[in-house]
Amino acid sequence: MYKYLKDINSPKDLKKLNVREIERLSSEIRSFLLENISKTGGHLASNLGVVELTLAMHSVYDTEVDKIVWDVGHQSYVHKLITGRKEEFETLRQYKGLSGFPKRGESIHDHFETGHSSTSISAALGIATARDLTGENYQVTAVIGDGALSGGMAFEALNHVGQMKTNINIILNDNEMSISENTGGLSQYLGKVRTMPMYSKVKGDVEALINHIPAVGKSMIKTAGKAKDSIKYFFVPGVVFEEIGITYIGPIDGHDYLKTQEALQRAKSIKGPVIIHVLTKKGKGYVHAEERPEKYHGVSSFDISTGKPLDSSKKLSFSDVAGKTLVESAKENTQITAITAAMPDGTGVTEFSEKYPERFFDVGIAEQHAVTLAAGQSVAGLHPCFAVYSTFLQRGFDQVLHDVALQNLPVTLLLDRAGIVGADGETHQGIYDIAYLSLIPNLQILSPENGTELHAMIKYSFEANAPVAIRYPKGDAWECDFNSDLKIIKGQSSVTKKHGNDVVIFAFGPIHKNAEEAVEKLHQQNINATLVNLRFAKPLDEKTILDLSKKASRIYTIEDHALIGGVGSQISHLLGKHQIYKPVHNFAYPDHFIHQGSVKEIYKEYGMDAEGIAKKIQEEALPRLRNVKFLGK
Ligand SMILES: Cc1ncc(C[n+]2csc(CCOP(=O)(O)OP(=O)(O)O)c2C)c(N)n1
Repeated sequence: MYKYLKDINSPKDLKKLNVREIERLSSEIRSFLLENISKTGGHLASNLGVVELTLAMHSVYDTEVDKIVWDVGHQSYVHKLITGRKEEFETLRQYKGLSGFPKRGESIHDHFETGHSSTSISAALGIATARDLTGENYQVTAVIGDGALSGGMAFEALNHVGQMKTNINIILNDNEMSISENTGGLSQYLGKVRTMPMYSKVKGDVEALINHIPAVGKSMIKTAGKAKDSIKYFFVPGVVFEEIGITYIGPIDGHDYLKTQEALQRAKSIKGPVIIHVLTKKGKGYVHAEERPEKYHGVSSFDISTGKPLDSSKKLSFSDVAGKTLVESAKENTQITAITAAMPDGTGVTEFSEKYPERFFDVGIAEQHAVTLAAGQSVAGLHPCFAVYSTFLQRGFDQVLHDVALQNLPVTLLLDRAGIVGADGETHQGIYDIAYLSLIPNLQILSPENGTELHAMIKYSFEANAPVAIRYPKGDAWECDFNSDLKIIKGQSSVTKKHGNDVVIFAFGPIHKNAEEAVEKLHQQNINATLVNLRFAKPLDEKTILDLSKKASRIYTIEDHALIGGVGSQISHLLGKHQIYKPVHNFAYPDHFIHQGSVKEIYKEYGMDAEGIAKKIQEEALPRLRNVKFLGK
């Protein structure tokens, strides 16, 4: 079926094709991506947009020696496809399958691992400076989208690139989209640049134009360098980059293979840093994705002909509950604002943005800025809610500590995708937030057992008069009663099962559900447990924890989080402090990065599903219980 693609096993095979054949290969690649991603799920629209660009890159660079750093890395599928990983595509983003992001262990053609945005220019500059110091000779290229360019790290890196003047190419893949529409002043600037003629043409023309200004023209060009510069401002696209010391080439039609190839060749021959501004269409070639690129940025399996998800049963997710609670609360409380760092859909705040546009802030991919923006709003009397994926708040650690918590500012941090995230894998697992947040004074950390609790916790955060972080996972929120009169009280847990004191289990967050199932299984085997829904990781409900731990023979904790720095380790510490010396087991992730796979698969692998929990407790508790009871008599 794939006449050209079937013979592409390495970038060298591309060299055998002429331009017409490359065009045909491009459409085959699009069909291949559609066919595969419609089954596995993945980042569809971004990859459909970079087909010709990636082929042009591989025609200019030899990635066995030349280095490419893909920003975010979600657009690297075409690169993977032509660097010998075609056969593995059906395992894309699956348990133990091909990663959806660049992975150095997967191929010699992957040079730097990414997943979080806006790192590519820094990494590429790092590689380029190392190359210069070691006297090697290869090309280094960062590929960054206009969305990722809105991240602070990208600005910091551009600033440094302008100073270093080393050979580095930056391909700016401008499709006018982040996940949703791109925002910000730079994005508006790029919008203007997009419609300008290509720079190399203009560069000569500017001089010709000035020459033709009657009387002043010639003398101006000779004497008035500054005037020439100011005229350049009007005519030269990308002048902002030129001013900071980076040669600008563009804008180039990124779907025109030859033009893109030519621009990349030229960039390669220029000494010093060069930015190549490439215009592409997100979702190119698939009508549904072209029309609604934000919906096809990241997809689960879908029907190609209709574009509809195969599982269309839309249940209420935790993100939906958070978003709806904000909308509901903002109606009565006009101080509430909602902030997102380029993820309004993912974090469920789109409805808020439509209902309260003046109180909604999409800051671009700028988590650090978002946190301090919230601090500023809070100090001035508002109650900001920053809805952010747990993994991306890692970027804002210092801002949470220094700008929010130090001043004890009422800010709500809604940590979506906390816990195992599934197919995105290592780079996106939200399993570190309890650790990096619980060491911060003043900050409270909560996690709901279900949707009803999330609703109540968000309401609680508006009354807490302190910074509050609420973590909840991706996926459906079972039991969600928006009319429930559940009241959350600071540092108070809830005992949810009271079969007996053989063991006590302290569960934090929705993983409580697994523990609950396990408790019932154990009960059938005459192991009688008490189960506690902690609600707070900070402040811990010390009294309940200590009282129940004293009574129980064995103590268990469970959380969808890394072991080190998690709730379990804090409870163990608390028990030690109070000289309760009993066997404790913490169900949590060990000290290594957790790979991709469905939540179910990962829970199973780490023994955190109901079966795993019950099995472990049964194995440990039964012999010991006999022993304890015997000794106790
Ligand atoms: C620090 C961080 N915040 C948020 C994200 C989520 N994210 C992944 S891709 C993306 C949009 C990237 O837009 P762009 O760079 O223009 O690439 P495109 O998909 O449009 O090609 C976002 C916000 C991320 N990966 N990293």
